Amino acid sequence: MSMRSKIAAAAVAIGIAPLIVVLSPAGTASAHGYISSPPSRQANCAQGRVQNCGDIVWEPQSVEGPKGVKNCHGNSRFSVLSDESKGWPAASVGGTVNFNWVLTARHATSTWEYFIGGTRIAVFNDGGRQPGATVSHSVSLGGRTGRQKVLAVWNIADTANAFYACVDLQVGGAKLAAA
Ligand SMILES: [Cu+2]
Repeated sequence: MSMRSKIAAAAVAIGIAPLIVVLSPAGTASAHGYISSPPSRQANCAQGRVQNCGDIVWEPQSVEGPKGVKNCHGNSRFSVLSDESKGWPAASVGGTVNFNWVLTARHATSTWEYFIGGTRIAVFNDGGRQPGATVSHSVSLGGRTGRQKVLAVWNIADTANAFYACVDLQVGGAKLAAA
């Protein structure tokens, strides 16, 4: 290889590398959605209320996995979200909660589901429609009180996947001090 072609080859290599660096974060950051309030686990990580969460802080909207999973990370690589030893803060709420999603990609939607334990407490059927950039659901917690973990699932209409978000709640306000 001549000196000139070595330089040309090096220039091409240098030119491509920055393109990859620029494109891949933008590609992941543009996709999907998560619950912003009450703050989901990934929102608590992204907003710095929970530390040492790993890469999820950069893309709280990217907890994507196959439909039908029943854990907080949706079998994605963000397994920290299912780590019950992380000391997840619980938002104080009443018996009915408005869950607010931020969608960075408005995928055609089959259903939105909400679970506590193994029980589905709410489902909203969008019939394949494209949602807005934000979505809000009012969900009754069915008289449950105390600390509860809600698993919310956004089922995409035209792929095999869903997006997952767990929201930790303290239901029924502050505990009364013993008299
Ligand atoms: Cu997406």
